[in-house]
Amino acid sequence: MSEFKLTTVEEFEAATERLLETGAKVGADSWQLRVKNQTPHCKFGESGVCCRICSMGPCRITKKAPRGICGCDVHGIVGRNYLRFTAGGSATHSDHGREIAHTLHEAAADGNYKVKDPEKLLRLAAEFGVETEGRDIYDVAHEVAEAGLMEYGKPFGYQVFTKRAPEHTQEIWDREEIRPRAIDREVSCALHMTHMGCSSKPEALIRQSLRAGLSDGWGGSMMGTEFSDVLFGTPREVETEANLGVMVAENVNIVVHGHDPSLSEMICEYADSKEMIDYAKSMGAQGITVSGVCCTSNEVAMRRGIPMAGNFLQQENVVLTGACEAIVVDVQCIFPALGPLSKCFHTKFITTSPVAQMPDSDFIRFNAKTAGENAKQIVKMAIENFKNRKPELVHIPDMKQKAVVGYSVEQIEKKLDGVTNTHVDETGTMMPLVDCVKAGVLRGAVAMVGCNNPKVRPDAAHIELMKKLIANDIILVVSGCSAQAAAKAGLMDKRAKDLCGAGLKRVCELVDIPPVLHMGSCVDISRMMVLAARIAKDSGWNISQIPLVGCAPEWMSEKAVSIGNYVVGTGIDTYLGVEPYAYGSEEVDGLLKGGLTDWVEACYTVEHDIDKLGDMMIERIEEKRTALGI
Ligand code: XCC
Ligand code: SF4
Repeated sequence: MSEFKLTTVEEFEAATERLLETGAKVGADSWQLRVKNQTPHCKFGESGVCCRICSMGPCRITKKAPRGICGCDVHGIVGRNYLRFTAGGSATHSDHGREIAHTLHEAAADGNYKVKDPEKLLRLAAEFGVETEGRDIYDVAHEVAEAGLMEYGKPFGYQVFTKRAPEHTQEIWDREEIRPRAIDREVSCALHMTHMGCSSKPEALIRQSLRAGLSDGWGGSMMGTEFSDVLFGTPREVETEANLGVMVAENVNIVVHGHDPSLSEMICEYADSKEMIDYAKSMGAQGITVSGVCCTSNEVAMRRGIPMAGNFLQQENVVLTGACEAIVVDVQCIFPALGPLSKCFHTKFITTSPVAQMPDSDFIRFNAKTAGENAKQIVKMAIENFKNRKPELVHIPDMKQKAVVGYSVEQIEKKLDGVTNTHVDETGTMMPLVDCVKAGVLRGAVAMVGCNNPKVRPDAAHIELMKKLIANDIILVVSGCSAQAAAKAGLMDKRAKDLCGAGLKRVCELVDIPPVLHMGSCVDISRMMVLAARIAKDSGWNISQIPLVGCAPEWMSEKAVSIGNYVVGTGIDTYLGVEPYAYGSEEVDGLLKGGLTDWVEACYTVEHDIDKLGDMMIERIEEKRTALGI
């Protein structure tokens, strides 16, 4: 085995430079160029003080004009903008969850979609109060899917999954009136509250931001995760690879991008069939390589070991290799730039969802009933496009790392069971982990998530922070584009244990895990909530007492703010490397960065200096340890 060495951000950047040269040759635009055109950004927008929710405006708050035409002050405007931002994220994640519920509703023994994890389905049935005794598994699946769909619009009651949280957390949610009701209601309520002439009190707006966030994390996202596991299998440890070097010059390259695994699962299935491989060979290729970008990639990597070509800010690079026959997208985080960019190459840009329709793309409308045919058509299109490659433009950076992924809560438990066979029961236990934390072998954990953002040197914040934390015996659970940054660097190679402090290194060896655990896509941050709840229950600590913090150093999307709100709302301090559009109001900013602690025992910290951000997290973890007397 070759010697283990991390890939550096400088190496990533050199590869990108080389690809941009190809881009320049064909007259391609790039995000790097567009960032230049958009800089400096509008300060009113950035600080959150511009209101355009009625046509008397837009109103921008300045010293000279401290109130909008309706009389709203800066705190009301910033608070409303923050809540709307959250609602956008919550709606997006939750609608993804809803799509998966519909897919589950379509599942059939002889259909495109089957139940792959019946055990999980039965556990969910019990939570939703669905009868299982003596019933066909597909009848159960359909009723569970319906129960899940009801969570979106039920007139009374709260999100069922909130009962998974420890008592103490649930008490806080009830006390603060933020236990989420129907998901759609929380999103609608957010839009209602922010309509002209409704709420302008920061406390009310931020409280609803937490509740809308919680309806995502403990509602829509959690359903997205759980139902995906039922349909496609709960992730188990699996080997894969990451970075652009996973694309293979001799093969037909299909890149899946977006978030919903329903389509990409089907594409992987067909691309792997003898019929399609033979067809690819008949067209002069040696085979078919499916790789991924963003969270669709995380989904199929976690369940099938499909390699990860890259994360958010690498999506254009995939096309710039000149070796991408098709980039197939579903929803979210897809650059509209891929349309014009693909036209500079032979690449087919295939959109598939009515939710994400873009110019300059081939639209193949995908749905659960026709999934098989759709996937086959797409794979064929890619194969038939192989001959259109321009060989002089083909350059795939020779850069990839091995990664072990697939750390669902169930897999983590199983790993821990392997270490101590003392307290194993059927539901598993987090005790070995808690014991390591108590003993100080592990100082604590950081849940690192989120995107890339050109405001931060791409991937550098993720990777530098991870290196620093593991060297300090802090284990990482990661998801989304943060996970892909880790994998590309090599931090998910089990040999990365050598970069850890002595304590974490020992844990990695004993449990046989890498120091950075891939927990999945962004909806799978719900897995982290379940993990925190389990640790709290097993340790007897409140979630806010666990030496655990959240971190999104390069976040960019509305979804990320929704996530932030449910992570903080669950009692986990969260560290950001990019400011939310809220600093224009001292009151809103003060609430987010401190005041929230009085409500939910956690708040945000924002720091642009990444090294300092790391120090602050370590300090917070140590404070929590001291408070616990460990
Ligand atoms: Fe999108 Fe989920 Fe962000 Fe990556 S991390 S850029 S949201 S793909 Ni969620
Ligand atoms: Fe201006 Fe008020 Fe209308 Fe906003 S709601 S645009 S602050 S008048």
